[in-house]
Amino acid sequence: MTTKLLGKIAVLASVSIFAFEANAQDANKNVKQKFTDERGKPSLITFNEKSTYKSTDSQTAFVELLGLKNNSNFSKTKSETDKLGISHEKFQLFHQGVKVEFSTYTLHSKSGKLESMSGEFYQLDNVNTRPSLSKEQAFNRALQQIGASKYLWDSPAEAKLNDYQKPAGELVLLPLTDEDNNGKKTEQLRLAYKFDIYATNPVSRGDIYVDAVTGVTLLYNATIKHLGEFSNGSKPSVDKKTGNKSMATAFVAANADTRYSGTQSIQTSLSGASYILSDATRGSGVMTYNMKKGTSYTAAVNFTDADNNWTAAEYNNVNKDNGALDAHWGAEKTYDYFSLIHGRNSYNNAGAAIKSYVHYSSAYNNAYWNGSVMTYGDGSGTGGFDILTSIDVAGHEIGHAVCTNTANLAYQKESGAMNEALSDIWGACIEYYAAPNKQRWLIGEDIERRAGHLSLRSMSNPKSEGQPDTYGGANWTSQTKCRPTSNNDQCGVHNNSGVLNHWFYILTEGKTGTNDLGSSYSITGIGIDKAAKITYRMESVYMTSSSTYANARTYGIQAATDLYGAGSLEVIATTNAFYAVGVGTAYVSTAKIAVPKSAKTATTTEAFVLYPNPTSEVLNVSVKENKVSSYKIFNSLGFQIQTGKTSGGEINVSNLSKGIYFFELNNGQDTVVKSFIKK
Ligand SMILES: [Ca+2]
Ligand SMILES: [Ca+2]
Ligand SMILES: [Ca+2]
Ligand SMILES: [Ca+2]
Ligand SMILES: [Zn+2]
Repeated sequence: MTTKLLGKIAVLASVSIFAFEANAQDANKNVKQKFTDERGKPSLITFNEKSTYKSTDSQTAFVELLGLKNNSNFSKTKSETDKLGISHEKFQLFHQGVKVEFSTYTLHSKSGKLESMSGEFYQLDNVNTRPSLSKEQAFNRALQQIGASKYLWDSPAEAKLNDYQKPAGELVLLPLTDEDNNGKKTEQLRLAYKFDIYATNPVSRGDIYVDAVTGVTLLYNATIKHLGEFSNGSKPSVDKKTGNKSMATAFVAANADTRYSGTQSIQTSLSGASYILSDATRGSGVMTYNMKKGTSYTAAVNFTDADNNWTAAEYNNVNKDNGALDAHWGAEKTYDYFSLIHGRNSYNNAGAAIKSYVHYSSAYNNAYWNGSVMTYGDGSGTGGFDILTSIDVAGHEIGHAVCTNTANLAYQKESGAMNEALSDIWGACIEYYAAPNKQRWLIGEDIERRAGHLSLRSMSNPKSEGQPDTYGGANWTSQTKCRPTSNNDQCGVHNNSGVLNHWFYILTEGKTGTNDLGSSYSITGIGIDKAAKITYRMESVYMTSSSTYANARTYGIQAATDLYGAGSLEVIATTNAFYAVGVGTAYVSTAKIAVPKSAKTATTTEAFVLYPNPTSEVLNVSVKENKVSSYKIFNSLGFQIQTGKTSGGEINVSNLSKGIYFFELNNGQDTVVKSFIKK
């Protein structure tokens, strides 16, 4: 069982170990470490101090390190410099002029010198770039697939307000990854038309990819997401009233009796004779509007108050109007959190206004970011949700907008699960930042009204809401042969998010235990601020659209290394928190790997000593106090290939093929992992 589960993980060794393999494998003298993903392509390459690559050598690096050929090219899409003074230039891959979807690579430079590069690369040969279908034919197929009765482009004013246009369609090469029965990742690239389709009845928005040769729908990458798998919103009714929002003239601080978080301070504006929920002090503004149970954004009006004291007596009514105060305050705090903690200016890092639309439709059990604005339903109450404006939900949904503008994780399978988890993580962080006494490890506890649930999800105990806390463990949605659809929650994105959620919880709080794979761990937490900084860097600097859990581990460790240094407590905690949730091996210190051949003492202060290392025939194991222990040997892909007891003191490894292995020893109390090399 363990073998099978672990086999699904392409375990990437921790930073300290792969230093060997990188030197052995890569002839390029500039390379310090090279990590390869499940497809055998480099996901992260770091350069040594003597490296001659400059920040301007991007094209040389692509050719020399990725093997980029003449038929493909990387084109720059974005350039940002972070707080550490490291600049990140992001490139998009094209093949014979056709964009390769989700294939981006980022070069990280400091003081004009290339430090590292990371991303998702595809080597393309003999790939068809000539469509059989016309754009129009593909568009009609897409509409058939969506099957809505109304689209946003049918209402030009609504489309304009939401910054949306009827899609022209784009020809792309779409990578589709799957797993075979042995857990090995497979890939295919298909020529497809991509359309961004916003339907209004019923509501949906996402990128739909139609095979340009067969006309089959290959992928639906949702922009409008559900808060959970649970959803029973009623059909929207059409509201024809037109709104007349007046221009704000002056802004002021106000008291607001929120529905879920007590009395809070918000920013409003004086507009004519009354105050409105319009904050001009943050970025390009934070505005909150009233849809009055309709579905028209242009018909939305302002919430108004005469004396700028927004009291419970006035707004805690049957309409749940006080929920609007939570939405407004939540958006303000979300802006502040990203600005003050991460130096990010709104979700797009360019000060975009955050607009929230409250009272969408009738008894609607969802809240979502639609690509431009926030939309909140009132919820159906008992059996569903209360109005969905709690601060963790606001942070979660606006967190999706941050993801779109950074890692842009595709909303399916593992990348989709991590997209969901990152939103839960930001929801928890923002809630803790704004209201530290709330239950930060529960998501949606304020709005939950379903029987048998305390919240939508629990990050401290994912299993309590039916989620997995271990990769491949109990409750995990299998990714093998899974074809993402809305019926299977895109292969369990709201379910498998439990693993990264729990990783963040463990990294913050620390935990001692044994996971579903039988791995024991004991981790000292580093606190939510450091955990959040590592996570934000993992998401904003390193992850790409098709990142997997194995990639997240590599990138999380690299982010911790950038921030706190190699071998730091933060790097150790990050690595071991991934190990605790079943992703990769435990941290191995480089200092412990080099055991001299002369080390023959049977008693040692270390948990155990392995020698000789490297070895070709036998491995001697000296265990502390000569305690008989059980051991497991894993190969570099995480497959368990040998088990036994240390009683003989000598283990025959002559059958193993050459390479790096992990030796896990359990003395009945602790589990310690070390690596060794088979010559
Ligand atoms: Ca008032
Ligand atoms: Ca919460
Ligand atoms: Ca309940
Ligand atoms: Ca990958
Ligand atoms: Zn979500």
